[in-house]
Amino acid sequence: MVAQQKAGGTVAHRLIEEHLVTGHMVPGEEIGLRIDQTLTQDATGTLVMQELEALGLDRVRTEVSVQYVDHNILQADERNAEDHVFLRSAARRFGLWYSKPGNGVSHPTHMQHFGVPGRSLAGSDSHTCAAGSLGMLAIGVGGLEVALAIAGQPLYVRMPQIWGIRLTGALPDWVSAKDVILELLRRHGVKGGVGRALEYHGPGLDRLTAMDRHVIANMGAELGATTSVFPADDAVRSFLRAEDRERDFRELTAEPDARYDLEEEIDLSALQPLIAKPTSPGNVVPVREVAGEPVEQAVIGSSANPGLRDFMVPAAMVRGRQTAPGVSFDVNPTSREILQDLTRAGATFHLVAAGARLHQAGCLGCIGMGQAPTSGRNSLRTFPRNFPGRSGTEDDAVWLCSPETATASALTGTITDPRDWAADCDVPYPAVELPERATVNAAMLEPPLPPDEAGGIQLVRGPNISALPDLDPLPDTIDAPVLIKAGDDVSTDEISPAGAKALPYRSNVPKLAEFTLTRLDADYPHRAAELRDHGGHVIVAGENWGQGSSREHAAITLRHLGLRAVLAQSYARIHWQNLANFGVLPAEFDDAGDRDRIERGDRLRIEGLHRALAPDGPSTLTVHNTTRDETYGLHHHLSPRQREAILAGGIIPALARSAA
Ligand code: MIC
Repeated sequence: MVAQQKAGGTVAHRLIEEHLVTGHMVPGEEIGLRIDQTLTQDATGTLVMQELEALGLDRVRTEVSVQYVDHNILQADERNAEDHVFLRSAARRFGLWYSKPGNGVSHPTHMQHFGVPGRSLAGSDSHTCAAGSLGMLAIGVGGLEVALAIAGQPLYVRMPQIWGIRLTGALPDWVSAKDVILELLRRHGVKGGVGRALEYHGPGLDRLTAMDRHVIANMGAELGATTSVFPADDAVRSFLRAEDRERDFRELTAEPDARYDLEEEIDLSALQPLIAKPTSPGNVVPVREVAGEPVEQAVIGSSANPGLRDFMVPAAMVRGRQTAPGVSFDVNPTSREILQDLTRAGATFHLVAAGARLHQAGCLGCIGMGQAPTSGRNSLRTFPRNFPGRSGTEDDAVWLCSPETATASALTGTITDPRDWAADCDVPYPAVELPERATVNAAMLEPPLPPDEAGGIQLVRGPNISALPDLDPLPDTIDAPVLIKAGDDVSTDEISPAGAKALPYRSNVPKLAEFTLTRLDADYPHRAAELRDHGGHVIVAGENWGQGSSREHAAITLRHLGLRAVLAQSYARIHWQNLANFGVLPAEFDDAGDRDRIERGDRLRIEGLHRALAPDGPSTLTVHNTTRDETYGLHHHLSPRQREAILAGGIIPALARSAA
């Protein structure tokens, strides 16, 4: 990777410039961005809708805001269904579009119906960045920030470094878009994109369709990147034409003398099938290195491999064959439109005939809402994440790979490089022609109600929907024990688990809190609750604390259980912001070694918080370990806006305070 100076003129710069409302485009500085579109999904949206209520919003201020129902669509009891009803009533009340359950995963569905090159999009889902595939400025953030964007407020992020990724060559047969992003994860790991926006350019783009680009942009989230951006070129025009929306096309490319902050090159012709081993998207190796391992489940689909070709290629591979005995081959279609197109092309028949288990269009197994695998047995998935337990099975063994690798492995029953399967079976790489026109069908999208009708709508709140927690201001001194001492790269899936048991409580904070951090310490919720009214507690962590999802539940449930500060070596972008939004201080060690000197149960005393968080405060703090009589230095890099929020107990009390 080569560092350059005076970056500018890139697609990302142009998008940011067009949407900049506050701050300077200097990497690391907080900037405020005008947001044109928002997306919320059900698992994060129930809180967003309550936040809109708390903000006193009458009607959305964006060009387009869409509430999707895609995550919690298994209805094992009344809870998820009641959330759907609540969300629909809120969409009608506040003027959002409502995408019914079964219509599809937010990211590809948004791309199909609403994505417009040059527009900005904020979404309460970390994979919102997938819309960068259309030349959008698309950023995944916590729900409260989306609520504020819906209310017409700027979205605040730190200006990323623009990381130019030049693609050359063309993908060989049996290697596809997923292998491109896995290659970046192989090179840079799960922290490699932190503080950066990835911008893809170069001649290698020519043969990547908009949906291939979606696959690559989507998992920029796994690198920790702020966003991923592609130019809006002919591939985007063809995509919009197929969606009957060519009128929305606007060409957006980098200027001829564009300069990136950082540069890297990937020769697509040199790539091979790759796979991420359990339990991190960063554990990437060539498929051939692990070939022969037994496989019990293979799942294709999800927002991380949503394109029609991602199902058509597997359908061609399994045509006239049977998946191996003992293997469950699951198909997780991503949108109703894709399911229609697949069915029109006859591909659904070949998949089902070969033994595929066809699920409804939605996220489902991607977050353990069904399709949980057997303990310790290998499950290959085209999904974006394989953090421990995320599949719904505590000691799972989930691998991430391309549809080609997943399908070849489903056919053989062992992890198989699709090139080797093709050579053994003498199968040519299936040539998939995308239809000129998709079977566009917007009937499961309910448009916003006109303002005069919307005003009279009441929110329909089921008994499982709890009120937002009351948040008290930050005291000047924290004197509290360390309840958790964690290592590096702890994901929000470990902080606030997904899975079919926990997810139905996404709109019930006290109940969801009972699952908090139980993967690290089964007794944590109980121990924390006991201390909640006695000064709370502190968490100590390593690097990249809170990687992964945008779920603000990971911050709110911690706060509900009395957490006042996290002391870590570094943070993942969205979770760091979520902690501040809900009044938890995210501090960093001056000396990384100090983390090792602290043990679980030690009592820490941090004084002078009000001064350190004042707008012109010093940004440094000292923590006294009263159990060991040691002192460590801490710092934070919170903006004045975030400091004010933490002092008030969170953004909502801070807004209430300034309104008063
Ligand atoms: C994920 O992929 O982790 C999720 C589930 O889509 C989350 C959102 C959530 O937790 O509801 C995300 O990526 O933000």
